[in-house]
Order: sequence, then C-alpha cells, then structure tokens
Amino acid sequence: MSGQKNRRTALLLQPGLGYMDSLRSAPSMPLGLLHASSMTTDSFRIIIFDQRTSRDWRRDLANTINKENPFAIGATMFIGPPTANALNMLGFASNISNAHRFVGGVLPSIAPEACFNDEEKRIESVICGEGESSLDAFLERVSARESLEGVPGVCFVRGGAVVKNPLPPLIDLDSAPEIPYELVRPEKYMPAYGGRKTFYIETSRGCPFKCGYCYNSVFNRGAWRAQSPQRVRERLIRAKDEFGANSVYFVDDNFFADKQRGLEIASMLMDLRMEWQLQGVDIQSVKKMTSEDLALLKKSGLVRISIGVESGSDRVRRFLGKSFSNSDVYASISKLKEFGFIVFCSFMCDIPTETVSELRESVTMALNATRLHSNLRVSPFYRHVPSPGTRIYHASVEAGRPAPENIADWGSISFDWDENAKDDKFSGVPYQRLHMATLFCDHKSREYSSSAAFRFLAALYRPMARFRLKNMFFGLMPEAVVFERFLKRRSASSSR
Ligand code: B12
Ligand code: SF4
Repeated sequence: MSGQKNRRTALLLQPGLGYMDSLRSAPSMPLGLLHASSMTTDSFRIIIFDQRTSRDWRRDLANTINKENPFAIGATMFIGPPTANALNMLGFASNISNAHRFVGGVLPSIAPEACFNDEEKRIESVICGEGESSLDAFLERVSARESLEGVPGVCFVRGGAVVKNPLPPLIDLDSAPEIPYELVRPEKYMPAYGGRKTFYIETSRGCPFKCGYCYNSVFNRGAWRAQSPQRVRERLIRAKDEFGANSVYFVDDNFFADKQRGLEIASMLMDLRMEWQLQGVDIQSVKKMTSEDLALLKKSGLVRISIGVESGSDRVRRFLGKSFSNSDVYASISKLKEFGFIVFCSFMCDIPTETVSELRESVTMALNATRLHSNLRVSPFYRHVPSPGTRIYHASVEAGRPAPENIADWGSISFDWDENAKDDKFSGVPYQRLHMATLFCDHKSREYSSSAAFRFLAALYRPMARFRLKNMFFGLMPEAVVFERFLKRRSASSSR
C-alpha cells in the first residue's frame, strides 16, 4: 500500500444486485464505486467491500470493519434489491462501528429525502450526482468532524430538516483521471458472455433522448458527454495489457449518440483484436446506420447489440416518450440480422396505462422477433419503475400508484424475481411468472450461464415457456416453485 500510515480509511460497500448474481459466472465491475473514488486524494485510503464476492458477508464485513476501523462507510444504490442489500449492510455496520454512514448512486441522487426517511436511521448523509465531484471534499469534512454545509451535491439533516447543497457542474469525462482499478482485483470482475470473460467499461454518460421515465433527464440533466476515442483507446489498451481483457462490454446509456465517435472506437477495437458488446443502442441510431457502418461494426468484433424496445404497442411507446414504431423495430432487427449480431431487445411490463391487450402485443412482438432472427434475445420482462422526478413518475403517482417515501420501500421494489419483494400483480398477470417465462423463451442462457446443466434444463423448458407466453397462461406453474428453490439454493450463502 502507499506507506502513508496516517491516511484515514473510508469503506465503500457494493451490495448484491439481485437473483441475477447467482446466475452469472462472476460479478460485474463495481464501476459506480470505482468512478466515484477516482478523484479522492491521497489523504484517504479507500477500501471496497463487495457483498457479491463474500460467502458470509456479515462475518467478512465485521472483520473488515474491526481491522480497518473506517471513519466513514458509504454504499452505492439503485432501485430494488441493491438498495435493500445496501441498507442491510449499513444497518449491520451501525451496530459495530461509529463511522459516518452515507450513500451515493442513481437512486439516492434523485430521491435524497427518502434516504433520511428510514426508521432505523441507517443513512446520515447522501452524496447526489457524480461521486467524483464530491467524495473527496465530503470525506475531508467528515474526517475533520466539520459541517457538511457547502459541499456540492451533499444532503444532510440539520435540526430535523433536510439540507440540500446545490449540485456541482457535470464533470469533463475526457480529463477525468483513470479509475483506481487497484482497489479491486479486476480479473475477478469479468462475467463470462458467450464463454469469454468480459470487461465492463463506461466511456460516455447521459442520453440526448427524453424518455419520460428515465433517470437520465434528472441525473445527467439531459446532457450527453463522452470521452474522446483517443482516451478510450488508452483505456482499452490498459484493459487488454494489464488485465488480460479480450472482450469488452460498454455500459454507456447511448453509445451511438455520436455515430462517428462510435465508429472510430469500433475501428480501434478491430486493431486491438478485442471482441465487444453494447448495452445502450436506440432504434434511431440503428436507423441511421448504413450497410457500410454495420459491416465495419461486424468486422470490428461487435458481438451483441442491446436495443431498448420496451413495448410492442405503438401507443404505449408514445406514452413512454419513444418516437419509433413497431415497423421500425422489425426493420432494425432485420437490418442487424443480416450481419449476424446477437440482438438483445429489452421489454418492460406493468407500464402505467398499459392494458392487457397492449401487454399481449409486447409478448407477441417478443415471440415474433425471436422467430425473425435466431440470434435474437429478449430481455426477461422487467416491471416498469419510473425514476423519481420524471414525467411518468409524477403521472403514476397521480394515478394512485405507490410513491415510496422511505428508502426501505424503494428497496422492496422488484423489477424481476426477488423472494423478498411483494408479489405484485399487474392487469391480473403475475409479473414474476411472466418474467420467468420470458427468461427462458429464447437462447440467452447459452451466452450467460456458466453451468452446462442450467443451459440444458433451460433448453428443455423453452417450448413450455413459449407455450405459456403465447397463451398468456401463467396458472398452475409448478416450475416457478422449482425455479425459486433453485435460486434460493444458489444464493443461500451470498447476499442476504
Ligand atoms: C451495468 C448495469 C447493470 C448491470 C450491473 C449493475 C451494476 N451496478 O454493477 C446489471 C445487468 C446486473 C443490471 C441490472 C439491472 N439494472 Co442496471 N444498469 C447498468 C448500467 C447500464 C451501468 C451501471 C454502471 O456501471 N454505470 C457506470 C457508473 C460509473 O455510473 P453510476 O453507477 O451511476 O455511478 C456514478 C454515480 O451514480 C455516483 N455513485 C454511484 N455509487 C456511488 C456510491 C457513493 C458512495 C458515491 C459517493 C457516489 C456513487 O458516482 C459514480 C460516478 O459518477 C446502468 C446505466 C448507466 N449507464 O449507468 C443501469 C441502471 C443502473 N440499471 C437500472 C436498472 C433499472 C436495472 C434493472 C432493473 C434492469 C434493467 N431494466 O436494466 C436490473 C435490475 C438489477 C436489480 N436486481 O435490481 C437503472 C436504475 C434506475 C434507478 N432509478 O435506480 C439504470 C440507471 C438504467 C436506466 N436506464 O434506468 N444493470
Ligand atoms: S433512449 Fe434509453 S437512455 Fe435514452 S432517455 Fe430513453 S430510456 Fe433513457
């Protein structure tokens, strides 16, 4: 370590993300905490504790706290199980340490007040927005036991009222320092995709679109910013040479917001002979791609493109603020199919105002799409949860949908399959069962699961999953009980 013995220690907690953790071969890189730590000075020693890599997190966290004696303990959060898990860890820490407890990340940033509405008072302050801008100044104040007044983006409670310091400006990504990979063992954070260990990387933030439910309009203030291709090249070379990465997953929200930049990065990946996958591609970007562009992407090693379809109903998509039609979706799939990409389409259910027949349209589109292209994958259908502060969030609350006021309630929301979550039903359809059927309705387990037995069983079950979807028949579902037991067994020793 650095040899500076006087440095004080801050402990950052990465919570388990949910049931998917138990199906992946390795956890994803804790990018939120790594990026947030990248501008803390040498005055502090940062330690990252990851619940996902611990067999007995209570024992391991207690050992870490006793050994390192941190003066501050912070956690990252986004809606759902990550929040519940972070709260569990902070509560546990509060019983054995007097360290100052704080949180950051997407959810706390857009719903800071909820963080202080916690019966168990597990959170003392919130860092809103990009962690890079505020973490160092925040730790300085906490370490010196000084007031948090004026630290940009920080919220705290004074005299029973929440004080919200103004947000700092968004950072310049191109001149931001490289993230401190030395805080983790990067080789342990490369989940396999299609059998290849994959390195997660973020090279741009935000999105120029204005979908009415997305965190981007609030968190990234509607702006899109990116690192230059040159900067990205340096980072890719490091990932390859230092960490042995030969497959990269870009988690950017909208990678092709600047098509030219995206294509330049593709050429670099080709030179570096690295395979790659994309998280955020919108249909409009696919529409703008020429055959030459797509041929370059194919040649460059692009394997998978994820596109946000979200609904099979034109009306529902208009409601969400998306300006493409069903025919654009099918045309984009056909265009991408020609080049053999794996196309991953994300879908949501339980969208406010969505009727049962509109939900059927989504299911039909998902099934049709997998028939159209053998390399098409649909996301398991995730429940729609609008981000606080967005147009649809306000509309949902007005329509009487729940508006969690305390952070524990945000943690009990499930997008998918979580044993602790309420078994909500939408439009009379149990969403967990719909989620399960869409999880198995195609060949995605081939790319994601590390277990041959799981892949075999998934293949056996696929026709049944498709039958259920085609007929929207989710009654009498003994396999749901079996799946739940399987997940419980897999995750028994981890997160909870
Ligand atoms: C990769 C990813 C995943 C991965 C792994 C997630 C992970 N955290 O490791 C997987 C595939 C598992 C996943 C799953 C899901 N995800 Co996801 N995911 C992402 C994605 C694309 C990248 C996350 C990331 O690494 N970002 C890069 C880092 C640097 O950004 P960051 O985390 O925001 O961190 C910055 C700040 O928030 C802050 N910060 C963060 N943590 C902390 C902590 C402290 C102490 C401090 C001071 C600051 C701080 O500082 C950082 C640097 O500025 C984001 C979208 C995005 N581009 O961010 C969605 C996102 C986080 N996912 C989201 C959702 C909804 C889901 C899913 C429900 C499915 C879905 N529809 O995508 C599931 C559910 C998981 C669950 N069970 O709850 C939402 C969360 C919305 C919300 N309001 O909370 C996001 C924002 C996408 C979106 N467009 O809405 N996801
Ligand atoms: S296109 Fe995707 S990332 Fe962009 S605003 Fe819409 S939902 Fe958010």
